[in-house]
Amino acid sequence: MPVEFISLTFPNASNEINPIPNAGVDPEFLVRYARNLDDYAFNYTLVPYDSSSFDPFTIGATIASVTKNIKVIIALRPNTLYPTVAAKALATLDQLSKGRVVVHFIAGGSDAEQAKEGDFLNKEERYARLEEYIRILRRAWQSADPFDWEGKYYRFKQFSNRVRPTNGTIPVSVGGSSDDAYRIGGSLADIFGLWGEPLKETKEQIDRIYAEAAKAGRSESDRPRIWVTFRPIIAETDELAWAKAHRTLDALRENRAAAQGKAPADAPPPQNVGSQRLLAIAARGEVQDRALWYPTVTATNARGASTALVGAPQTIADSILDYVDLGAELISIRGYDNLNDAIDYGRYVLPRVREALREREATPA
Ligand SMILES: Cc1cc2nc3c(=O)[nH]c(=O)nc-3n(CC(O)[C@H](O)[C@H](O)COP(=O)(O)O)c2cc1C
Repeated sequence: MPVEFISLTFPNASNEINPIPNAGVDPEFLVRYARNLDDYAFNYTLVPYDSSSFDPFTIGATIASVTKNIKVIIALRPNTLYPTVAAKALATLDQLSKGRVVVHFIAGGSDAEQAKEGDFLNKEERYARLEEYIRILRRAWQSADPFDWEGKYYRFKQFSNRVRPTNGTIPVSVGGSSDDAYRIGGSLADIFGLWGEPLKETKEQIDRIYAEAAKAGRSESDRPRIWVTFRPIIAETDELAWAKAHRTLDALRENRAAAQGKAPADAPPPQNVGSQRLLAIAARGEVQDRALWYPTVTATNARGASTALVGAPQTIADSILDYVDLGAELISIRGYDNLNDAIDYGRYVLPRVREALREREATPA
């Protein structure tokens, strides 16, 4: 089974350990970071979306223009762009990059965050709108003829698109852990993104996604490829990695308290199911399975992907292989010291995982 690696894009050197207040785009950093990912053979980089942050399309276009192989995953919230405009913007970038674009859809996990950009639908409706949006984009990419649309959320007449994706279409990814996420992603997505949960819970989520795919009439070969996300903390030995993990945790706690003027415990619980699940698992204990570490989840109130994997490169590689055995094909790893961690993973983790997979293939079962 092919396994591919994803990283996250950062437009400047600011990170959770050493935040740079109000940092703007640092073009030199962005180019250096992107080229390192490409040189160390990461397969994708996710350009995230946040209501207060940089535009993923221009960041993604810059990355594509200075790299050769890495694919750019554009995070997109349907409320921010009319679907026909999004279809052309993604296809334009796909042509510019010679077919290296993926789109990662975000229904929106927080009412308050959505309201900041004028979106007042509830979460159930946001997922219903996402379903319509995905259908429009696919139609726009594939239809040679002008078409009308009469949906619940969108209505237009005679839209005709001359900007076609290089390979016919653009892979669609959906992330989340709610019933609606499983249903929309399972029935429509090419890729389904999950955060790092223990093996048992990850298996349960994969089963839910596959069940939704089957319900939608998709065959085993056509169901979504599974993406799981971790924040590895690596050092030469397991012991050194654990010491580093505790230093990382201290910095996370201090920076969060300084930024918010209050303790993490005071923060309201997140609305999205993915974060709620991470916090519930964190309450059960610090370490799950081989090396999955949860205090980083609690320290950040599960803001985004926050589960760490702690250990020497071999421990991290073995942990990743555990998820490959469950059926994960896309492994997202990003650290806390973003550029240096990406280089460390590229040197010590990616080759180990790939070598183990090559050996497995060479060994008859
Ligand atoms: C791998 C992955 C990446 C994500 N990237 C983003 C992002 O860039 N911006 C964002 O607002 N939400 C992001 N999300 C969150 C959501 O896609 C989703 O809207 C939210 O978690 C709703 O979640 P729920 O279905 O779990 O309740 C991401 C989720 C996953 C699993």
